[in-house]
Amino acid sequence: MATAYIALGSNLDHPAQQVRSAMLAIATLTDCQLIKQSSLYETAPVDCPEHESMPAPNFINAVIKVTTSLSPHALLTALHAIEEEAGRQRPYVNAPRVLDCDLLLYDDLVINDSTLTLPHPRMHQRGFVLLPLFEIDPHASMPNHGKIATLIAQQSFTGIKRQG
Ligand code: PH2
Ligand code: MG
Ligand code: MG
Repeated sequence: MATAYIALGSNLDHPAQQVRSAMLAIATLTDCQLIKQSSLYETAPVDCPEHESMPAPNFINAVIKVTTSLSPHALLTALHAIEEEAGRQRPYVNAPRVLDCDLLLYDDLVINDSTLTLPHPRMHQRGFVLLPLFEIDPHASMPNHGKIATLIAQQSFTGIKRQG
């Protein structure tokens, strides 16, 4: 059985509900058990372009921990199916989305292929991932980048509010 961490994000069409139903959808996947879920965080958009002079809306983000007998690629495929089911569209890069499910870590695997990069290539720089991950696992670390706690201490993150 492997342990994996998944980041959830939404900034379209009732984001908090989208993230909560994604947690439920992942919890009910065959061969995948939900072990922990972070609080929901309201976060300012990072690297999201303005669109027709409108700034991107704030996100709701969270991180969950699962155990699974699915392979990393099978888990990724299942996450993509959950995004599709939620109505995910991709009109332009980092467009507002109903649901984004990113596989962050899968045990201590390092993978770089055409469909999957592990650890997630930008997670070490993103407060909206690191802070909820630290909440559910303060001792977590990532291959090549070390402890999550150290990564948080080395950076300053703004625009992140933990909700209930
Ligand atoms: N996801 C992105 C780009 N920027 N910003 C926030 N606050 N939250 C996200 O989930 C997010 C983002 C690409 O997936
Ligand atoms: Mg993402
Ligand atoms: Mg994604």
